[in-house]
Amino acid sequence: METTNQALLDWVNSVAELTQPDHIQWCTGSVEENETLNQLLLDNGSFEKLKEETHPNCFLHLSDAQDVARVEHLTFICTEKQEDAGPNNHWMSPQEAHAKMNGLFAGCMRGRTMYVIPYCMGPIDSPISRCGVEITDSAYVVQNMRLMTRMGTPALQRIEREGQFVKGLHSTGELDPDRRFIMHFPEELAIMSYGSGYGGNALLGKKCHALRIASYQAQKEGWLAEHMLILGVENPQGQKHYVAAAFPSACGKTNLAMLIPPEGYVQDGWKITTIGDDICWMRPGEDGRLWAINPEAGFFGVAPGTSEATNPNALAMLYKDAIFTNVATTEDNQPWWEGLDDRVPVRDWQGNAYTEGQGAAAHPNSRFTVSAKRCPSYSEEAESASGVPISAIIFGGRRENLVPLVCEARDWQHGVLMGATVASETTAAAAGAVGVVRRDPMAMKPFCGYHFADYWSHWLSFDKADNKLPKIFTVNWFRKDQDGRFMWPGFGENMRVLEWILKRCDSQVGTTDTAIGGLPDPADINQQDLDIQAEVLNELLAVNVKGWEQELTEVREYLDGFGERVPEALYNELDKVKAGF
Ligand code: GTP
Ligand code: SPV
Ligand code: MN
Repeated sequence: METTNQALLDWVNSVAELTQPDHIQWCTGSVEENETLNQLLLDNGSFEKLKEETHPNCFLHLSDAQDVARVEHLTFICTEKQEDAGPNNHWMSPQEAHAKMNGLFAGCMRGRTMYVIPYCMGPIDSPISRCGVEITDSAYVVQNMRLMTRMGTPALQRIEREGQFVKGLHSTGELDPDRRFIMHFPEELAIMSYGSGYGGNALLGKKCHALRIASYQAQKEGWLAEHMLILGVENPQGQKHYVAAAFPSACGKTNLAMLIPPEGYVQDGWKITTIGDDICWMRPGEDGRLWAINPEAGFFGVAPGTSEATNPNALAMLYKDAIFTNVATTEDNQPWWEGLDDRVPVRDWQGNAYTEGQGAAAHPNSRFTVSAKRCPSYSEEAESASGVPISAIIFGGRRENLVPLVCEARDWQHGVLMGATVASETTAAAAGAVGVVRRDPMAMKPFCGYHFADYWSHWLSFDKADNKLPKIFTVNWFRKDQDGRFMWPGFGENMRVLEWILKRCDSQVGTTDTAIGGLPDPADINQQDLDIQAEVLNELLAVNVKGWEQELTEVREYLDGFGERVPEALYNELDKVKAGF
């Protein structure tokens, strides 16, 4: 018997009965298991070895050309009552969804092995962590879950101690987009995903569990499950602050989380450490502060744009023990993507011969999977059972116009309005059009497992007398000039904005108070060795009144779309902003 937990055993048996696998393999997380599965993936062509001399133990996986990103239109929240899922989600009744999924899963693992992966989201000994079990017929998924979560025997032992786990059932099926669904049953703490092998559709611990299911649990239990990076900043005086930042998919979380400060900062003794790059679970501690953990143990990061200049920490961790999905390869079989360097690859992400000028060689949503321990800036505190106390929360997005480089909320309530009304240009992380501005509240549009209006109320509910809440800010690294060039240099230079944010947390600088919030005096942004013209910085920190009036009209219409559940406080805040012009 593989487990003493009867509920788990019963579930695994019932899934086996439904899906009819040839073999069942309980994953332990052992070294031998890892090696055996890598070999199996090499033998069946799912993995290709990359150049051993430069990239030891690194593998290339090319996905089906129709399966390259999350599919929001095929992702459903299946609550008993439709209104609980909210206008922000696609909904299907649990009965209908179960019937549909049982039909798809029936017999789907014939001739395949069914892997049972116990995993823990968060440090094994943390009270904030939660466990799950993913059943999958994809060895590629197992190998990704091995890097992304704490999986295997220690997780199973915790499940046996606690008796609680999220049930995730996954099959790659036929990879037919017409037979692809990602279903969530928050009331049953269950997930069923069929027909995709890619990223958040298939690695069920990530977006499905740690955000959609967890956000639902968090609302019931008084905590927050967010699409946020977590980083630590140490100043030259040795004081440490922790910052959590929510940006939509492919809008800069991994890059900010691993930022290397500009040379002058390093010399002065500033240091950035990485706790997490995508997901943050946080709850008020006894001291009233918000304490956060990263539920993940690895990074599933965007490859394009990653280079020695933009994100050297990421590059450093990708030379060993990494999986590359849908990248291109060079003549000598090294992984390559747009923005890496000026070599020309010879094969594109579909395995076809590539010659210069043929367009993107790597898929724009090509990704690397790597253990967080490989990251040079990874912090020991990511393993802390109590988590880290958050001093500032940042909301951001990709806006070529209007939204300033940085802006501070007047208070928590105003900050919640800011987060609730962030908009961003869509990216290749999800199937569909790229570059279309849409509202993406708290970067959770694709990931909130319940009604957004209830979610905003939940955020507002943290504003209690005993809580010492973080300050809230918005940032925008993506303003463009008339020639379409980024106005702000971004990447490591974002340190300058972080420094200002932390100085605000310590009340060391003031703000210029405007209708939209507190803006920095440009002189308070450290410009030493910064290559930017004064007019450009002024423009990045200016308020375009006409543009904001239009924005506020759209914001009000957006909130109205969520009906009567929208908390009155958000409308009050909106009125305050409007009255401020
Ligand atoms: P997900 O993993 O999808 O949640 O994405 P993410 O939020 O972690 O985004 P990531 O850091 O991977 O960045 C996505 C893309 O934006 C990459 O191509 C980066 O090179 C680019 N990017 C990140 N930070 C900046 C920045 O400060 N300025 C500019 N111009 N581009 C940036
Ligand atoms: C995102 O899209 O926000 C990601 C990638 O982090 S995925 O795991 O596919 O959701
Ligand atoms: Mn993400």
